[in-house]
Amino acid sequence: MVTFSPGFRGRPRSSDVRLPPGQYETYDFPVLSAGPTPRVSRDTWQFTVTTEAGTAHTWSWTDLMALPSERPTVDLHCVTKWSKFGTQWQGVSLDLLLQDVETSADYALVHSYGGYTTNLPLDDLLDGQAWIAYGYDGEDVTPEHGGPARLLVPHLYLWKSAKWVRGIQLLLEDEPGFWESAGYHDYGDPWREQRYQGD
Ligand SMILES: Nc1nc2c(c(=O)[nH]1)N[C@H]1C(S)=C(S)[C@@H](COP(=O)(O)O)O[C@H]1N2
Ligand SMILES: [Mo]
Repeated sequence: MVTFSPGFRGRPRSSDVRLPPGQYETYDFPVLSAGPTPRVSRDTWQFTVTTEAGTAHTWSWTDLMALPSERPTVDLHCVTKWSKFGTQWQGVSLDLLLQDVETSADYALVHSYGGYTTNLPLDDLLDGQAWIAYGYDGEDVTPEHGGPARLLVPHLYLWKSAKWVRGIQLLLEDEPGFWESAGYHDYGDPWREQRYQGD
């Protein structure tokens, strides 16, 4: 007898249902970076959440490692049209990192080492939808893919998953990040094919 685990390919049409409009499936893991790969040491790495009131909450690498982690398996969708199914990560849920942060903010601007930024509604970082990921496929996340740690927010196009994440700025007003200022969609839902402003 042959059995398939849920979501595994082999179920009829499963890959059609998993593929957002305009995307194709890829099996390798392309690297897309707008600039050089910053080399960030775990000794000096920090992750800082800043509220609209200016309060900063900072975690060192040791602090991050001391927190309980999750192992999400997720599909990735890049706006350049590749999708990669069933990627396996390890990281700390943003629900945990934000649970003691007092804020009235509705928006988040994510900052990376190297200067990259991207914006999203704060709600999209909560309810089990986003992680600070430091493991990929059973190994450390490589520098090219955002190590030591990257944001992982797989329900939006992958440009929202900031590599080399350094902090999250909580804001009362939406503020566009790097690609959003260059004409990409403010929200970026792959299922609604929100690639560019006006989509
Ligand atoms: N800091 C930073 N994060 C980034 C980027 C970047 O250039 N710098 N590129 C984004 C884009 S456009 C994509 S598609 C994904 C690519 O992630 P990957 O290189 O691990 O495939 O990272 C996103 N995060
Ligand atoms: Mo991208």
